[in-house]
Amino acid sequence: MSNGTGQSGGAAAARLAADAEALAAAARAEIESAADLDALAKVRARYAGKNGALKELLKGLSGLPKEERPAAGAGVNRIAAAVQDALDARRTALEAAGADEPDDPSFDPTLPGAPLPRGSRHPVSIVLDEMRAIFVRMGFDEVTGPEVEDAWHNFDALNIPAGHPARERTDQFYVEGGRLLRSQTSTVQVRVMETRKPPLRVFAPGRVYRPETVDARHLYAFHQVEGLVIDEGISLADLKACIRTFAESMYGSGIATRFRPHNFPFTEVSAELDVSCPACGGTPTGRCATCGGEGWIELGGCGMVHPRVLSMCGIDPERWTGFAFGMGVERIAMRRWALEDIRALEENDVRFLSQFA
Ligand code: 2U9
Repeated sequence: MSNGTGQSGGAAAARLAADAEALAAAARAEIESAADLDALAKVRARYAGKNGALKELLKGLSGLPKEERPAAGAGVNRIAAAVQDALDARRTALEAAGADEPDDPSFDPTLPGAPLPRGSRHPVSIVLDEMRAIFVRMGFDEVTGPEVEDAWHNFDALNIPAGHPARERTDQFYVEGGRLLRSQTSTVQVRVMETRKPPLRVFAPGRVYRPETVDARHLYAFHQVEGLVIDEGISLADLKACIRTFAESMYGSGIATRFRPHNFPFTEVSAELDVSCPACGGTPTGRCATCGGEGWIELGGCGMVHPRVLSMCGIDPERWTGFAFGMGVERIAMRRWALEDIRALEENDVRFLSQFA
């Protein structure tokens, strides 16, 4: 019977309320004493689970007079919510204390793990490492230097004076203070000459920057390997022997080298440097994808270090002579794998890169 207050008035309803209170007290005690998440999961199942004690209690509502059910039901629900809150709070506390997740019976620690995809070296790194190994074997020291340079190391010391077209604002990536992203790794050899005494035999691998319009054959950032040898009595014959040894190590002893006269500000004499096509052996039949039917491919440039460069870097050109060379790493990689578009080397598309595993 309703007492008109909205609270359960009948004896059955009062008993239900008392049972609910007792249940909540018991649940709270067990929740508080659950030592880990496993134990808490069991308490949760016993009280708040699908067939738990609270659900059981709700079934008792059907035995109440109809008008008492809503109020009694609300009371049981309130207690169920309080138990739920206590369960959640304990879970948070146990998790914060670093308790383990309850064991997942579907987890089998003896099964082999899912295979991780295996990475591969970048083709530019592969070529760079091969070049490194060859030059180290030939007695060269590897040297590195900053990518942001001053005009002295990038131009003046290399006999590229103020007003030279290579110094135009549109031909370089200038930054604040007249500094720039280096356009060649020769800056590193200049630094070596300034700080070390000859004899010198160094190679400088690294990234260089030039404002090129990017297309299938040009990037605005690419890699070079440059070399520098300075000693007493160094001649053009030493340069040619060095380049031949390098080319034979890189492409095999059947390779031929060719030097075409050229002009660089920092070398005198200067030459562009070709090797016979490693794909068609220099005797192209029809169209060779690697050399385009030329029989030769360009590897880089070289020359005898300009005496003015030596003296600007504090080395006496009367006593010392030297040679230098430069090669583009991406170009070498393109020929190695007959790549048609240099941009593939900087897009980092794993479908391309995974082929080099
Ligand atoms: C010093 C003096 C001279 C380095 C040289 C070249 C010729 C050359 C190009 C090859 C392809 C650049 O990557 S590329 O575009 N390089 O042709 N480089 S001689 O001469 C030096 C270096 C340092 C002190």
